[in-house]
Order: sequence, then C-alpha cells, then structure tokens
Amino acid sequence: MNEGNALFAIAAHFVDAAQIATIQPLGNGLINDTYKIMIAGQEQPKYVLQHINDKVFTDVDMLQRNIEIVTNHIRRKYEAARMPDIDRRVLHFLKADTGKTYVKVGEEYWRVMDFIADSVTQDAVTPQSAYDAGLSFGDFESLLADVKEPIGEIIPNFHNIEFRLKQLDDAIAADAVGRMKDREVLDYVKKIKDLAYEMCLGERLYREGKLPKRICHCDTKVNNMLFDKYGKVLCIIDLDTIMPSFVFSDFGDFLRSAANTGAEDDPDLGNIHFNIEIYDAFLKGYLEGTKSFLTPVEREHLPYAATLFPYMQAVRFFADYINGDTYYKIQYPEHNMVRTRAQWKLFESVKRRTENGEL
Ligand code: GN1
Ligand code: MG
Repeated sequence: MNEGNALFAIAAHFVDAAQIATIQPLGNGLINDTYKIMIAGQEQPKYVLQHINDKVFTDVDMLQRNIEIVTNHIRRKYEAARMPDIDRRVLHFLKADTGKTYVKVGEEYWRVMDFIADSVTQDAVTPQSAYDAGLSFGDFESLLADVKEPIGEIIPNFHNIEFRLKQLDDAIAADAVGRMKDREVLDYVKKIKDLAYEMCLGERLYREGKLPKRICHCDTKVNNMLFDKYGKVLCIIDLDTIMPSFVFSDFGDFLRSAANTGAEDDPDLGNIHFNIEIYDAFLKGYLEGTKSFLTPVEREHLPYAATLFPYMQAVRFFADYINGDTYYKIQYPEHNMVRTRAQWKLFESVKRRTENGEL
C-alpha cells in the first residue's frame, strides 16, 4: 500500500472513505504531521487528518481527554451565550469507529477534526489583529477559568525554565554528536548561563506562593490562530499543549512570534527586532480579556514574560542542536543553531527594551 492509500484507510476510521477525493499535506507544525481531506466536488477541505507525535505526547488518551474537556466547555459557553457561527469558533474532533477521538493504526496514532470553513492562518499580525489576538487568548483563559474536570499536565514541566536549563545541562554533559567543540556553541552556553538565575524568576514566585497556575494554551504562536477573510480571529487551534501553566506562557509565547520583525529561524539576524507597537496592542487586548482574574503580580511581570519566551525557546532549540536534532523537525543540518541565534537576537532586543522601561 502506498502512503496515499494508507492515509485513506486511516481516515476511513472516522469518515466514509468513499466520499474522499484526496488527502494532502497542510501547514508547517514542528511536531505533528497534518493533512487536509478533500471531498469530491468541494473546493475547501472538509476535514483535517493529523498524525499525533506520541514521542512528544506520550499519553495520547490524556491528550485527547484534555482537548475534549476544553472544546466541550467552550462550546457549551458559546451555546449559552447564543454565539453565532460556533462551528467556526471552536474545534470539533470526530469520534472514530472505536468510540474515541483517535485511532491507533500499527504503532501510530491519528485523529480527525472538522476543517474550519473560510479560514486562513497568518504568519504576521498588524496592531489591530494583535489587539484582537490579545482579547481572544485572554478570553480563552477566562472561559477556562471554571473548568471542573482535571486537565492533565500533558508534557510535564513544559514551560518550566529551570527544567529546560537542566535539559540543556544534560545535553552538554552527554555531547551526543560532538557539537560541544565549537567556539560559538561554547559562547552561547556562557551567555545563557549568565542570565539563568534572573530568568528563573517565575518559578521562584511560584514556590513563594505568589504566582498561580491556570489553564493555558501554551503554544500561542500566531499561526495557531485561524482568521476569517476580514482578518478577524475566528478560532484558536493546536490545543495539544493546553495545561496548567503561568499566564506568562500565553502572553510571552504569542509575542515571541508576533512581535518578531523577522522569522523564528531567520538566518539574517538584521531582520530581527522586537516590535513595541505589536506589544502594546496585544497587551491592551490581553488586559481586557483577562480583567476578571489577572492578579497584580501577574500583571507586573508581563514584560518579564515577553523576555522569558525567546530565552526559553533559544534554550530548547539549542539543547536540541547539541542533542543532534532529536525533537524539532529540521530542514537542514544547522537549522536548530540558526533558530537558536534568531531567538537569542530577539531575546536581546526585548530585554534591552524592558531595561529601557519601554515595556
Ligand atoms: C512546537 O509544533 P508547533 O510548531 O506548533 C513546540 C512549541 C514551540 C514551537 C517552536 C509540543 O510547536 O513549544 O514553541 O514548536 N511544541 C511542542 O516553533 O514542543
Ligand atoms: Mg502549530
């Protein structure tokens, strides 16, 4: 069976395979593989088929349970509020013939969701769409503030910077592919370590009981939102990493992509600056969306959150580089090092602006 036929057979666990015309790749996530399912005679995809990376999400049952709890909760609230167009505002996962929202075929896990009609992703935002995004993610967190069922920590310590620094130490000690000989690699180790204590502030506040964990999205990149053709936020997607975390996760990670004037892996560091206009617009929307629960300690540390996420992402890409590229998909051998430099450049740019009192 070729790959195309295999995908049809997998999709057949969720939908009537006779109606499927084609199944083709969609999007550019670094973790899961995603495909669009086209139906004969229709211009837009009807469903999205996704291969779940169970090396990253080792408890697929917990993963799908978290997602179902969250999407059902949001859907019920939207229904109660008589929100129009609900099917385009919250994801819906199909039940497979097993009765679950995923199937295991051979050693691989798969799921299918409805494609959100007339939606597009964007890689860049304007101040207006950054404001809308702030409001949407703030709203998303406040909608989830009263979820009663327990949401599992699907990737333990996912945004715990102390843990990420420990993983970097482990990578350095193992030096699995001999990358520790490089002068530049050693320079980055020093730069990262010099700021480690300062950047672990959030974890200290948590231990002191001053900072709560809330249900957060934890991957608030711009391309994890769907927009309508007028550029308005429709729906938040990529719900795999929803888990208890500091609000810093959603605030800081969004700005890491949205306020970067360059690309996440821009080889030209001259392109990379932190855009204050986007920061201000996102902050305004986020404060409106979270006004029912945000504490003064959370509010005061939002500029710190904007520095924490490029720092943490640099640490993660860098550790993966030293480990020999075992986690993130790469397109060329030095990709994780290029990503590290780009995230570090962004980090320095935000940090300078925080120190100047601009955030
Ligand atoms: C991964 O798969 P994707 O691109 O949505 C990663 C995020 C990183 C991001 C960097 C589970 O997200 O944490 O910020 O790459 N997700 C996981 O682009 O590790
Ligand atoms: Mg994604």
